[in-house]
Amino acid sequence: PYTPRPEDRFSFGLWTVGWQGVDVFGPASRAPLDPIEATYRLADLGAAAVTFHDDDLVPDEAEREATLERFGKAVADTGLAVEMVTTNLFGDPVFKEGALTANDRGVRRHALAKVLRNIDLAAELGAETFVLWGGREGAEHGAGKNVKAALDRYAEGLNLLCAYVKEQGYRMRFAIEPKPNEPRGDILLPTIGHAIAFINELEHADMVGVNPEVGHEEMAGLNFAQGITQAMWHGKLFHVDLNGQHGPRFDQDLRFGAGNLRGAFWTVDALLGAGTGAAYEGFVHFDFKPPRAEAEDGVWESARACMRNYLILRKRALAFRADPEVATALAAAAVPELDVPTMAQGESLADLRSETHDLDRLRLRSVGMEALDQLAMEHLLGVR
Ligand code: 3MF
Ligand code: MG
Ligand code: MG
Ligand code: MG
Repeated sequence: PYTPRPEDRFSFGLWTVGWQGVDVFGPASRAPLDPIEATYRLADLGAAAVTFHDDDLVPDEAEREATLERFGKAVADTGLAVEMVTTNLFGDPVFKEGALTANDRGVRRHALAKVLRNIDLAAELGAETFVLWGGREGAEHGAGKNVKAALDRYAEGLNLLCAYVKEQGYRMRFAIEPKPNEPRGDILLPTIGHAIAFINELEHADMVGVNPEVGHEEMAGLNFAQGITQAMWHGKLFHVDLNGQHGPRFDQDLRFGAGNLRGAFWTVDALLGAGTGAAYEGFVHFDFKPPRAEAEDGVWESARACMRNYLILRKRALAFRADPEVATALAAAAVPELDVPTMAQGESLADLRSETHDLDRLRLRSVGMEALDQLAMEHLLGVR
């Protein structure tokens, strides 16, 4: 029952399994992995799609044609989709002070050109989502970055990219990936909320949504399930990066389910539509890093486990929602009552203001949250 099927729509970034373990304190602990081999391997494990940064797939420009040909064959052989493409605007030191929001205008123009080129490749491969993670868009200092001007330039960049996609007639939407910090001390558009507010100022706001990542929100101490539910409420959850994180600390990129397990349970519940009544219909995309301590066997074990944990949690979340005792506990906690508008149709504020409430009863009322949450816990722990 926990074997991935194509209809589960699992997707992996080629940079995830391809991460060699380079970190701030040490060099690579694993040999390079050929992205095309990784594609075949992910298909064997049960993935339905892959995603990549331009530089993951084509690290060597001289080999571009040959690599794309081999990749095209891998995709055709395996039937995998290329559902999302993204541009690396953070690795090359040219982007050390920002890409689309660098103070240096030449860097901004180079960054835009790099994205445009990759959009053409994305369209050619049939990707319908283009992610933008601005890891270097930010600062460590105060006066060194004019935030207003940086947001103006960020918006200018997005406006140009949207106009280009429309002009080319590509079927493609953009998803901004928020992150609070790392590698920059303070990154622009640090959370889902900041990103959505920014998107609403764009010329083609309908073409731009978010790609939230579990670890990024949790690094800021935020609740991921609530964050993506709000994104869905705005119609902005275009894509998702699932992984694991242990609270506010460095970006861990654990396999999905590791770290905050309860958070993962509510994340799956939210994706299934518990919060908004409408399920997320996009690809279930994993953006994790096999721990640096693992050898190649651990790389594939962690990839397999991302999907397996998702399927286990999906089964648990569905069982929780289908449990008649849970329905009773939800009613006891007055959860369905929140769907009732606070004012009835045609009612006046005078009606509302003249009403009296038994405040002592309300102060002392039972809210039933612990009983409800314990049922969730027991479903999660597999004892119900
Ligand atoms: C960094 C990330 C990125 C983005 C990617 C866009 C390297 O914390 O999460 O992964 O996900 O650049 O998809
Ligand atoms: Mg990340
Ligand atoms: Mg992360
Ligand atoms: Mg990510």
